[in-house]
Order: sequence, then C-alpha cells, then structure tokens
Amino acid sequence: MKPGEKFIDAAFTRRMHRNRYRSIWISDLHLGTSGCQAERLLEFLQATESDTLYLVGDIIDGWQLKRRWYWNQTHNNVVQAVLKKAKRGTQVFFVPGNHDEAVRQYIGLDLGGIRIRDEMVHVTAAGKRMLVLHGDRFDGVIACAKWLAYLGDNLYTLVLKFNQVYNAWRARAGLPYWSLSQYLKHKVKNAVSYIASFEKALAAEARSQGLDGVICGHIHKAEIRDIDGITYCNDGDWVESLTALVEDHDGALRIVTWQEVVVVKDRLRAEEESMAGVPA
Ligand SMILES: [Mn+2]
Repeated sequence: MKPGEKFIDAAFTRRMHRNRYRSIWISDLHLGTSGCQAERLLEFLQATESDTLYLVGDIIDGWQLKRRWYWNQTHNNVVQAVLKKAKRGTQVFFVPGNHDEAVRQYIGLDLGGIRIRDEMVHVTAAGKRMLVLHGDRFDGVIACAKWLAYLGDNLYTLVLKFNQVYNAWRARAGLPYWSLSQYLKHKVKNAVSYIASFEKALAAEARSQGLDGVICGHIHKAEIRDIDGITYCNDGDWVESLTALVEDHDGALRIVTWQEVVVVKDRLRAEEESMAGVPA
C-alpha cells in the first residue's frame, strides 16, 4: 500500500457522500435559450446522484424556441445526462411549467424513463408530505415589473439624475412634475410584494390540500422558509441563481448551489491528486 492511500479513500468517500441525496428538485433550466447556464447545469448533474430527480417545470423553453432556435451540444448533453440517470435507476419525474406547457398534453406518460406528471405529492424520509408543482398557476398580474426588483443603488442615482433633466424639460414644456423615481419605487415595491404573495399563495394551497409544505420554482428565487407552519421551498433556477433543492437521507431539505457541489468536488479531487503525488 502506497503512503497516503488510506487518505485518498477517505477523500473519495467524503466526496461521494457529499453529493448523494434522497431527492433533488431542479426547475427553470430554460434549455433552448442562451440564458440557460447549461455547462454548469451539466456539471451539477454529473456531480450529483439521487434516488429521485424532479424536474419542476420550465425545463425546455418552448416559448423562446418558437421565436428563435437556440440549441447546442451542451443542451443535448444535459438531456442525455438526465436520460442516463433514468436508465441507471433514478426515478425521474417531469412536472411541466408554463414555458414547457406543450408537454402538459403528455401528462401520465413515461417517455424515455421520464415520468411526466401533473402536480404531485412527495413524502420525505421524515414523513412530511410536500406538494410539488411549478407554480405558474398562481400568477396574478405580475412579471412585468420583476426586473425592477434588481434595481441597484447606482441605477437609482442615475434615475434621479434623469428625473431632474426630464422634469426640467417638462417644466419648459409647461407640463406638471412627474416623478420617475416614485414610479419606479412603486414598481419595485410591487415586485417585492409579488414574490411575497406568490409564496403565501403556494403555502395556502399546500395547507388547503392538508399537506405539510410545497416545493415549486417559477419565480427564480431559491428559498426555504416557514409560512404559518407550512414549509415553503423554491428550488431557484439555472439562469441566474444556479441552485437546486435537495433532500438528505434523513428527510432534511436544503438548497445547494452549483458552487458548493461542483467547486467543492473539484477541490477534493485536487486534494486527492496532490496526496497521491500527481500534479494537480
Ligand atoms: Mn415558469
């Protein structure tokens, strides 16, 4: 036995255990758009294992594909990676969202080992019953102002400047003062309250179905929190946040990021190699 071999095994075991889960939920991949971070998604899929994988809607972006075809080898590889998981024994469920609503006509079918289902109930290892759905059904008016929630301070300053110039022009034209910043602030407040009301609506739905919690996507905001005794979980997305929701073997739910799964794995591999005397 070479010196350090035991440690190599330890590191290997640690790595394998770190990324093995009972369940994984991902959504809002938006494959078929340039926004999809397919490389990172592929790395995540290859670095993780689970008994069950849920694809919680907006997997393939049919809306975008109708307008402009964006599909490359990495997008293919992502699809292949999911099919491979299904082939190797992972139960894969696909709960369609609004961007892939065309798939809703196939609900109930199993295609290539992928089970296409409507809203479903997942029971955790701890016995908690969770509603699994995309979440678009709870869209009220929304969306139009979502990007405004990301308005930063710098942009705000710019807006105030623009506001001054614009109102100077309005004054010369004999028009009344109109506050752009007030208008935008109002929109931002709406965006923030949209997220809050989305979360509340989903928690209320879980409660009305007599369940313990809800797992959804759609608003691209990863979150786990208690809402009046209901566990609200959102798995985020693979356009901006690069997150998944995972269930450990004891039933604990948490959000993991691409960084912690893939970057940690790469670091451990480098450790292994340096311990084995192989230049990293
Ligand atoms: Mn959606």
